[in-house]
Amino acid sequence: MAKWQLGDATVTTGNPAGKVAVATLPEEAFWKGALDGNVKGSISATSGANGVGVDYEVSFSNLPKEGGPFIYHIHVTPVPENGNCTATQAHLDQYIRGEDPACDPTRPQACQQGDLSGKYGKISGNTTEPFTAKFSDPYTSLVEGEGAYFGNRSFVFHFANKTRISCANFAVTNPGSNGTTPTYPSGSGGAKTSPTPSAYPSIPVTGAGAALEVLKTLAFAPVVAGFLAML
Ligand SMILES: [Cu+2]
Repeated sequence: MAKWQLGDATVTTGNPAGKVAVATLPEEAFWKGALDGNVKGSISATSGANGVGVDYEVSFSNLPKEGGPFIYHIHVTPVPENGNCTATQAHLDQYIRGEDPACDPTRPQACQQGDLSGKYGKISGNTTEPFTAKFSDPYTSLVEGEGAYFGNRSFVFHFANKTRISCANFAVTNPGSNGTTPTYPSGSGGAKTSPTPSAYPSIPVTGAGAALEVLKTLAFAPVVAGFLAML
């Protein structure tokens, strides 16, 4: 199959504000060689500013002592129930660019979309842990149904020689659904939250000292509420 068959990757747009996809490596490694426990870490991704591209935050620790630099990619299919990382198939590569030649980070649009470490940096074997990175990738998508969408896919963490160490599925949190932090209108005069009495911790009253603490707390509470209202 010809390389770069479908040209450079295009920039994704319309990524839903507040949509988040997170994939966290499991307790057990897929690779059965000698490890002092599995690599720990996750990839967290959210829609880019104005819906353009996707912003990533990655963190990895407990890296193997040998076999770096380590690489990680978005793979096409999810990890099955049995945890088999081989079943995730190849990298997200909507444009059928293929593996060779290696991704040139100065031309990320010409890399496989899923080749995150190729585009934004491999993980050196002697890196200070945790290894963390933040980057914006214009070529992946959080718009369900698009080829560049990865919310229903997985990522694989590899040794430098591409051996698969561990893998995890992305799980998507849509804006406003359970589990997200509710957002409030910004700017002054908006519907700011004001703590209600029920929001204060209840204090067990066990004696005179405790009763005094309750009084102090009650006296202090309106001050806190007033302060919060000014934020
Ligand atoms: Cu991979």
